[in-house]
Amino acid sequence: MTDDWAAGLRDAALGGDAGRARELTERALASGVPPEQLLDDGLIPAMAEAGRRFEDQRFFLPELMLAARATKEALALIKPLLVERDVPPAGRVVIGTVAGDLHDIGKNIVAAMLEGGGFAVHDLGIDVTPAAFATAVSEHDADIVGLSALLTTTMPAMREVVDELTRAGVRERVRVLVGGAPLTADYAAEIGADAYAATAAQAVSAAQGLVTEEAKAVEQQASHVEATERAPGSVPSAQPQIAPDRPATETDTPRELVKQTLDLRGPDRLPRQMWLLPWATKRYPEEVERIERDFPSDIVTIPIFCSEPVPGGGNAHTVGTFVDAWGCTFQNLQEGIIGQVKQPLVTDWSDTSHVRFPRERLAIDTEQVAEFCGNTDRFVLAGTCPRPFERLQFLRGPENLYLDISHPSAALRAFLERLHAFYKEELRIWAETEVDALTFMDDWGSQQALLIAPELWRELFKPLYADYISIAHEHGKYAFMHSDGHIAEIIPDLIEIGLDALNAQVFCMDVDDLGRRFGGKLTFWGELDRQQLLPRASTAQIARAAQRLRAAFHREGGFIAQCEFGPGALPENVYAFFAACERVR
Ligand code: B1M
Repeated sequence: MTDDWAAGLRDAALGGDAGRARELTERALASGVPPEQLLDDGLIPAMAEAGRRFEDQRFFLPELMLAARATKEALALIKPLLVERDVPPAGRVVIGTVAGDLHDIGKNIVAAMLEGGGFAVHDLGIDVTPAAFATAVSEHDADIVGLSALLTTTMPAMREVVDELTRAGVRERVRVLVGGAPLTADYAAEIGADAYAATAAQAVSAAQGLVTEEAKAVEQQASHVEATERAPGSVPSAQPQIAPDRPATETDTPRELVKQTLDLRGPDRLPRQMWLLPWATKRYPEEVERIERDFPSDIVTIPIFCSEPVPGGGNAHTVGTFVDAWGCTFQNLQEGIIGQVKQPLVTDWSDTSHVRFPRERLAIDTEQVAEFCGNTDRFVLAGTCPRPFERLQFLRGPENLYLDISHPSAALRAFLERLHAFYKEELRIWAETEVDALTFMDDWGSQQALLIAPELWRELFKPLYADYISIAHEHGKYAFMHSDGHIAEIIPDLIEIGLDALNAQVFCMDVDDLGRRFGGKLTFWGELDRQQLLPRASTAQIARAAQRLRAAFHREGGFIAQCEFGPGALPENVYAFFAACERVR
């Protein structure tokens, strides 16, 4: 037997060619190659290489997902034969996203990489209760239980799983592996987990370490160093240079203050804005009132004010089902935050005739808009927020979309054009009103990198945003954009196309570096970190973070004190942030 099949299978899996991976596997098996050799010499090295490429950003989510899908295709042929031949897996893993959390893109990748690494994986899905984890450990005779969490508010559910495993009497026989963007090795140790992994590739080596007792200690140490180095919310220990209190002159209106900031014309103070999720209003009504009274927002988003009723029943922020104006059905797990699409409307981009564009949103009541803008002295953002990438995800489901977008078909491109035409029409209508700025958004980053390759982003999405910004500027309006995750790579592009204000997770990038490179070139519209600082820091640390943000971004303007009061954030920290921003100069 030559090694040709091994190289071929590795290339096919790595290149995401599922058909070829299946065909080569069939041929190799037919010619007598043992299934375990296909795994060891073909699929395991392919997935390991895919993980390395993802970590050093030669692969992005679509490429990684394609590789995982091709590997799965080949594994489907190999797995039954391994069982028949009594070949034991590298280990048995039960994995899931913990209760209250629906983020599963990362968890699915970890599960696929573990499978590709020779583990037998039983995926319990999202919103998994501690009891369900404990039951599955017994049922599947698991060696490892893998827990994923992406929200600071759902991290405590990991401890509950560990406790439940103890209560159920299975803790001694199973190792607990945890991961997800807000986690650290210290937190893992604190809740009694056996290992922490920051990435999917690390999860595979951690799992290997866990099933080999002595490798475990080394793995934990490595993870600890990694986590300490990347702690996103760390703030400098030096004392901040906080200027003594001074009376705010307030000679200008909030609207004027924001404009001075955007134009770098030396505003009297930093403009501010709090984003409030219903989660916070429900839990902390008095604190919210106090923050709003002491630090009123200088920026406000106008309601949509349509003259025709916009379809789509229910409330996006309540538990259960919510259908939006496009007909996308969201399942929500938790009060006060949003849910996600479970049954995609689009199964094939060549048939989108049933997708309804909410044209009622174009019939805005211009008199009401004029009245609203005329009655406020705050800076007004338009009541619409195009999100082309996310709308595609809502219609098609996130994972399908990531796979589709790696090689966008003519039909997908044609639909994106229709979507873009609709958004442009909507923005033009708003641009004719008295609002001060147009807004748009799409989350483009994971914790460490862009979600798709920058070249693909530049080809498919940058031109859309360039059009939105042009519409704003042609009408004398400013352009504001929101995008979560690590997006440093595309900030120069956003500056090039003329974006005025960017709301981004600056703490998951490098605040000081962003300031050096981009300060004064566009306005940073926040944000104060919600993963580490708002839920966990002391008020003194918050004050230092405020100083750091201002030092990085303010140049006679160029920085807006913005933070979101959402899941996990402490009210005293939200208050401390605005109080500190009031004083820092
Ligand atoms: Co959400 N979201 N989201 N979101 N979202 C984050 C996580 C957030 C950090 C963004 C932000 O700060 N602005 C923030 C959390 C802040 C906090 O913790 N306090 C946040 C929020 C607030 C929310 C909502 C509350 C928003 C709202 O209601 N307004 C809501 C919550 C819903 C809920 O869970 N109940 C929400 C919803 C959503 C969408 C539905 C829109 C979508 C999820 C789609 C899905 O997963 N099916 C979404 C997305 C996409 C994100 C961001 C932008 C990207 C997450 C992602 O998919 N990354 C995220 C921003 C960010 O991460 N900075 C954000 C790609 C993926 C490959 O990476 O998941 O990190 P990741 O997985 C990595 C590693 O972490 C690791 O390996 C993976 C591969 O390397 N890993 C493990 C993960 N699990 C592991 C397990 C292991 C080992 C390693 O062992 C078992």
